[in-house]
Amino acid sequence: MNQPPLPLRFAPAVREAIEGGAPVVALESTIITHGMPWPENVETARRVEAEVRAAGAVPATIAVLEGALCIGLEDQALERLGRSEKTAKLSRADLAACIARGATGATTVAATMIAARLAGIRTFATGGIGGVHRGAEKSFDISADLHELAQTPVTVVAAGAKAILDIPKTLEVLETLGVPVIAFGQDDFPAFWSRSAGVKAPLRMDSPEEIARAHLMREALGIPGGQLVANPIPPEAEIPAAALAPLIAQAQEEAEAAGIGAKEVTPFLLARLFELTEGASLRANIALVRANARLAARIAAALIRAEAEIPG
Ligand code: PSU
Ligand code: MN
Repeated sequence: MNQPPLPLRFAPAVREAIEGGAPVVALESTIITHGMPWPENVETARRVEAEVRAAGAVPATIAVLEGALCIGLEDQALERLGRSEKTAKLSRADLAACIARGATGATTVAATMIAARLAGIRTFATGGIGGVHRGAEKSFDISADLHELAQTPVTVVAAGAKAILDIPKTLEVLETLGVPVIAFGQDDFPAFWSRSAGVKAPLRMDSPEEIARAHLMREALGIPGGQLVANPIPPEAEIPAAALAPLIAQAQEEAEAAGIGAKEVTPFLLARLFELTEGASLRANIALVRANARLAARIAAALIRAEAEIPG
């Protein structure tokens, strides 16, 4: 049976790093096209790449451009994606059709994990993963990101799940799916803009080395899937959960009243919160993604060191 060739297109620096066994961190592009307004989205994407480099790893921002699954984006491509207002949002379900048609789209956490695995990248930094939406018992809105974490072997660093989600239900689903959820440096699970969601994370780890060893052990045991590392937002950038709660409730009600569903829910809520907090949610979002990029770079390096220490 003939299959089409893998449609991967590597940026030269990323290819060199992967072939040379240097640490690489995957970055998603939906956060650029659907998570932040222009021009902050492009500025942030560049800063996040710079954070990864400063921490000694190579950044690989992932997107589909005219049918090519790009592993690492040129600066101009990043700018074009960030300026365009109608880029498709690609999750697991959308990836193959977009590539087969030669179309363009931004990858979510789920689709970026798939691309990272194909490219041989094991560490990925983002802002917040998708999860179980509030009211999911009626809407059935559960992000494909959770299922991806259960089957694709990538360690994803996020600032927890966005507080617009139902965090206890998100943790329940992750447990059901067998996804290790690791709070970094604290006991509590973080809530994106706030350092604590008011619930404990199932696991706590305090060093990149510990996280790397757990990643490799999962692989050795033949357990599919990745890990979620929940890195709390830096204290100086935090927005207290109590200040956000009424604004989240308002955005939620507006989404329901406007009949927003499926892929539009997350971008709608993020954009409304940006307005309702007069930009404060965006400033916090930028700070936490940068922090996640730094931690992911340390984990990527720790993975390589941990492997080198394995005898045989
Ligand atoms: N985190 C952010 N901003 C975002 C997202 C995450 O700070 O825009 C995106 C990610 O790409 C994530 C997606 O995978 O939202 C989840 O969308 P959904 O709930 O439709 O699966
Ligand atoms: Mn959804």
